[in-house]
Amino acid sequence: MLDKSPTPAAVNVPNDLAAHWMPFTANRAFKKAPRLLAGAKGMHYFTVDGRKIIDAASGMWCTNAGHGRTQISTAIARQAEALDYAPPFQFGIPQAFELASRIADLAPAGLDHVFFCNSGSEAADTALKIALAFHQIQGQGSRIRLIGRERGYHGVGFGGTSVGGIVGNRKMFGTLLTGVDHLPHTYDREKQAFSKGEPEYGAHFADELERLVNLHGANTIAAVIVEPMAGSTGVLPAPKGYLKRLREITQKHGILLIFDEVITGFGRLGYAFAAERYGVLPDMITFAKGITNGAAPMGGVIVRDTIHDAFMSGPEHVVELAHGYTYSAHPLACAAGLATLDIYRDEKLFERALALEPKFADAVMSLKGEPNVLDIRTIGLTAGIDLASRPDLPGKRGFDGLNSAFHDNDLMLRVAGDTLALTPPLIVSEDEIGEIVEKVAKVIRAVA
Ligand code: PXG
Repeated sequence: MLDKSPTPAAVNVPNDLAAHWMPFTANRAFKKAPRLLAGAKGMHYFTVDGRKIIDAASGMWCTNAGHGRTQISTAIARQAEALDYAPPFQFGIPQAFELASRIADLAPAGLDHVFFCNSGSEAADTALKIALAFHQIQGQGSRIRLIGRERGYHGVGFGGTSVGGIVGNRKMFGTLLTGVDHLPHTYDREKQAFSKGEPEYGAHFADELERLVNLHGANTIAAVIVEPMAGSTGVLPAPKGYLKRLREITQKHGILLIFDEVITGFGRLGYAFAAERYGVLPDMITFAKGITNGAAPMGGVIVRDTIHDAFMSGPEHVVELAHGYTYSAHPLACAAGLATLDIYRDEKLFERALALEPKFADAVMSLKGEPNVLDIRTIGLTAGIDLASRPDLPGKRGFDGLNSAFHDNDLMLRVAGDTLALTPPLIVSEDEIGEIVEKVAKVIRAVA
């Protein structure tokens, strides 16, 4: 058993919140009216003052199997007792190999090798570095440019920030990586508003890659990285045919295609990976979040055989890729990952998400007509609801919505500017979808 004191009935709240500089948070506003969490089970969080909050955000797109899964916490506890830490360089643990095989089995055929790290940010940077190194060992060292997309999010490392396209995340941080360019984003409200699933309009946005190839020369471009559904920017599903076209153009020019599936991986769009939903085979897939149901930090990159195999030459005692993290394939994360994949399989949660998609879309679309709603987009078990900005205060209506949801309506959602994002655990029931939508309607009216 773990040497652990019993859980206190109520969590003590420190009276000084100053020392913790919170990430991606309006610190001063938070500390005036804190949103503090103490527990979680199934579809709900519990606040420090004992309120039960329905989780329409899967925490932060993580807890696809719902909260407090005993199977996962038990696996973590057992692993911590048996082997707390093992060096991942030059040593290994069986669980890491097992987990990699299981992830590779879930991924499309041909994507058979997994490189572990600890977050989505590290996964993005890892994939970009693998792309550069791959071209170099292929004798194509001129391929050094990386291409992302406007409104894309690939975490907060220098690589991910550079290929990312959310202006607010970039503008404070200097020149970032050189040799980076961006495709246009795929959103056109006039042509796409209130689309369920992939919008009909917009495959041609992929053709912009041809323009960048003409501008820079194909032999200077290493990789293109995109999210199959842009999550952080406010839920922008890829238009019909867009990803296929990106694949055709990248393939034609010898450019690697990376899908960032940190959000779309592990069932969010009704499949293990969105690559399967779209029938498009990328060269690499990045993942994080759902791999452990959020219960331990883990990320990784799934890599095509041809890319992996290209590294496996040279003297056998030499490290093939000079990259990795102290906590790559951490034992606790591996244990959490294996238990999580068991749950996804045994409860058929990806299939469940796919089956619920039309019902979820209908329910959320019923919010059309509520005050200030400019657009609603749905895909898988995810929706983005754009609200009109308050005059001269972009983001304020969204921020007010976050507070109204948490403090007055016992609801957790995500906001991106003035867009409300819903992305509940895949265990959500139809009744709970109804409850979430009712609460969101109240929030939207409260901030009208
Ligand atoms: N790629 C994608 C596509 C992501 O969505 C990351 C990389 C970075 O992952 P880490 O583990 O380094 O944070 C993400 C993270 C939101 C929100 O509110 C989304 C993320 C993170 C925080 C908030 O939409 N995604």
